[in-house]
Amino acid sequence: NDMAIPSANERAEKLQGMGCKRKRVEDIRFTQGRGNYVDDVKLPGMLFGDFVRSPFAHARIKSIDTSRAKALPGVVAVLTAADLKPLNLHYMPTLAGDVQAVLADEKVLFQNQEVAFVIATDRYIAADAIELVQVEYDQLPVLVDPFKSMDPDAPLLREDIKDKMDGAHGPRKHYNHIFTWEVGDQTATDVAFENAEVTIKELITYHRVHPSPLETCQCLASFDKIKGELTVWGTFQAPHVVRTVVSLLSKIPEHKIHVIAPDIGGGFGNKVGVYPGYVCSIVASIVTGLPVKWVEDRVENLSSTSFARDYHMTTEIAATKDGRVTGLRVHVLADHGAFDACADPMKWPAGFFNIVTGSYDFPVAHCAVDGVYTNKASGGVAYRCSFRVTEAAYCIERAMDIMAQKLGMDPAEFRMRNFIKREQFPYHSALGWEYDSGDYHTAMQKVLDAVGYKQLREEQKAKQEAFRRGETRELMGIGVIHFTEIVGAGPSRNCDILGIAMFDSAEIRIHPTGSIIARLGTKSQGQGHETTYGQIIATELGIPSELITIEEGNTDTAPYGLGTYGSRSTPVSGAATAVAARKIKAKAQMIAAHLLEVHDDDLEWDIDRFRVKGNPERSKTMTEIAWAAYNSPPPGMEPGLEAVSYYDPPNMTYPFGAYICVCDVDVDTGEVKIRRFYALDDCGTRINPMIIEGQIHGGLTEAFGIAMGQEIAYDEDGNVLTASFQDYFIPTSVETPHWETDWTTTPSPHHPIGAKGVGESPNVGGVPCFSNAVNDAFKFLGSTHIQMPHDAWRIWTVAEKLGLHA
Ligand code: PCD
Repeated sequence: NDMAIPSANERAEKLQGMGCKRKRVEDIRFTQGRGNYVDDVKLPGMLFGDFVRSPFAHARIKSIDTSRAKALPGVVAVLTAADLKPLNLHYMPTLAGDVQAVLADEKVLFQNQEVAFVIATDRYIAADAIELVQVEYDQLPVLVDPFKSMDPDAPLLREDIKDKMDGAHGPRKHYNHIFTWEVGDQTATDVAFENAEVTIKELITYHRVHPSPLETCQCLASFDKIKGELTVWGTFQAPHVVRTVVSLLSKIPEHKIHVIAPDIGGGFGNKVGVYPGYVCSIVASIVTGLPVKWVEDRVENLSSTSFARDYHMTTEIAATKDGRVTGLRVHVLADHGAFDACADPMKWPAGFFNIVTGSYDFPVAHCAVDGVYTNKASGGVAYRCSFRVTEAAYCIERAMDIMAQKLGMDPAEFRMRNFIKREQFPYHSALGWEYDSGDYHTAMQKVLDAVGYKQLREEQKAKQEAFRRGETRELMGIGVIHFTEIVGAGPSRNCDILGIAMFDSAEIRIHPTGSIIARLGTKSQGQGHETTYGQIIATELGIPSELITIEEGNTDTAPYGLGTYGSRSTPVSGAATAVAARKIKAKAQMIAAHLLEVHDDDLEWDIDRFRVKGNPERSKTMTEIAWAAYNSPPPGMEPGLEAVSYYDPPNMTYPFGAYICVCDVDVDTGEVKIRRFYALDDCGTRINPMIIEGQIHGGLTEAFGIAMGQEIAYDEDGNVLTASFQDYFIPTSVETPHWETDWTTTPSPHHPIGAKGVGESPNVGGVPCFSNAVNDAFKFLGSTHIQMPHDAWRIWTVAEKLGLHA
């Protein structure tokens, strides 16, 4: 009878489904030291590999003498390019259509490049042995400045491809040129600039940084000669892609390769690419017949695996006198280092940089990107960013401020005037994207009201006057930004990695007693997938999340997927999860109809059960249905209750946000104090508000790090100056400001649950917001653009140049 059925509220609460602040289930093991990371995996007889690295940024290798290293007790083998050459493995393909040296062949192209791989019985012996490998170098002229890379007399870096004048993305203009990528209508844009009432032009550089996850890149390879099977545990954000690529390169059949990404201590884009350490460990295991582990140290991580950004963006905006934008023109010089190992979908050599029109209704735009080689580490990964979106957001948000300044308009008002309007969605941007949904005015207004924007501007004005009168040495800056992200790669028609189409997957199996295992093609690195995917399933299927196990990262059991980066898990696998759940639900409905002896159409879903329309006390819970699915299915129906979905999204999702930062700058010390940071994010339907808040705190903290201090810097000889946490700024709780978060909800119209990604948004919006705040402080003194990072020394220098110390 109906008295026995708990209330709808009670049942919904028990599910801990979408929208609830469910505590992170993975944290039970993480906070108790019970995580299982690559370095926790220990196999009998395991060997350790370590790299001999180049001290020089550009040099010819005259000879390598490994004899003394080999003589050290405990050393099993030393690999050099000469050993890999016969296997054709001294170079490996990159995701960007280039090749990258696995071990330096004849010359080295950046400091700390891999030259030889020593394999020993323990890590310390391997470390000692690398000191005994003697390499003779002939130093070559070094190319550090990307602006000099295409000079007629620039040093030739890539001798291996010097005669190859057509690259993966069209013709090459110079031996250090990689590609030119152009998008938009150049002629129409030029006309807009010719007719413009007001224009600005500025070189906006987004400096070189590094994702620096706490756990460095590492792997353990184990080849079983008897079975002919290879198992690789690794810090892989995309384990299935690694399996396919290893199979293609090694010719080991794919079913005999087992790739396992166990717990990962942060990825941030650093763990998408394939590194020489993986290749060398696999080769070493095949050669020695023993398991081989490779673990990067911090210096190696910061100086050799995947950097991010290094975009030099010459940006122009055309506008009318009353503040309407009429055109955008951007030329980017992209420093890709020694090899083009950018981690982007294949067709996108500059990632999704063409989201550079941002949140504004530009009638025309044109953008061109030139990629060049320099003597620096390769990479170009999306450090908390969907393939160069962060660079694009920084570019447009700085440029909009500079234009507002020239027009004498308030930057918030200037943005409001040019926003894409709610009724314009789905919106076709001048550079070719279709924005799915948005309501920018509402978001921006909410933030302006929340922080009391008008009063802040009045306070700033008073402070500026006081500064001019010499009553204070502090400047006040207010940073305003509005960003539009593009996440969820990708429709497979647009996006692939080495020919592998970018869809994703979910497989859900309900056991007879009504508990669930679900497996996905993505891979959490700390985001909390074990918690949130469970919440989607709980709501879709009416089974409490505590009865749902989420598994990722084992290519033997998980359905094929492209992994986690570019905030694609929610837009793609999150959608696959809902679709798979709905397939199960459709079967469950037929089973329920059979059990209740009614027609399918006479049933309706009610939180955790199907009930008879107009007769709600007659119902079957999902748990009852699960039992029946195995033990008494309707005649003619296959037993079991499970489904898989491979989801190829129809479009990407376009999360957005409005941020405001208030800072105070001490012109005598150059120190910037963040007084207030208010972040409003719209990621459509929210799965777990607590996790979202955590994601935003994390992303803002990284944005703070980037804008205020992080930099991978080189001296003129190509020596890395910032390859440890003593020199590379990682904010701790001491420096990190207090974050205020807020939201609006504009669902994605094409996503089954209306959700968009959120993990990267705070980094995309955060960096320009800090930078705009700092720039805003100096604006009234005539400054237009101050280069990041905004550390105390550099800000002091700006004040010095403006004559504020006189
Ligand atoms: N979410 C919710 N809702 C919504 C959305 C979302 O709830 N609407 C949630 C989910 O579920 C998850 C998170 O949140 O959990 C996130 O998501 P997404 O956005 O989708 O993303 P994913 O894919 O998952 O992830 C990725 C990201 C990235 S990209 C990065 S960098 C970072 C972030 O994530 N990383 C990391 N975050 C994080 N966290 C942590 N802890 N760690 C890490 O590492 Mo790249 O591209 O890779 O660069």
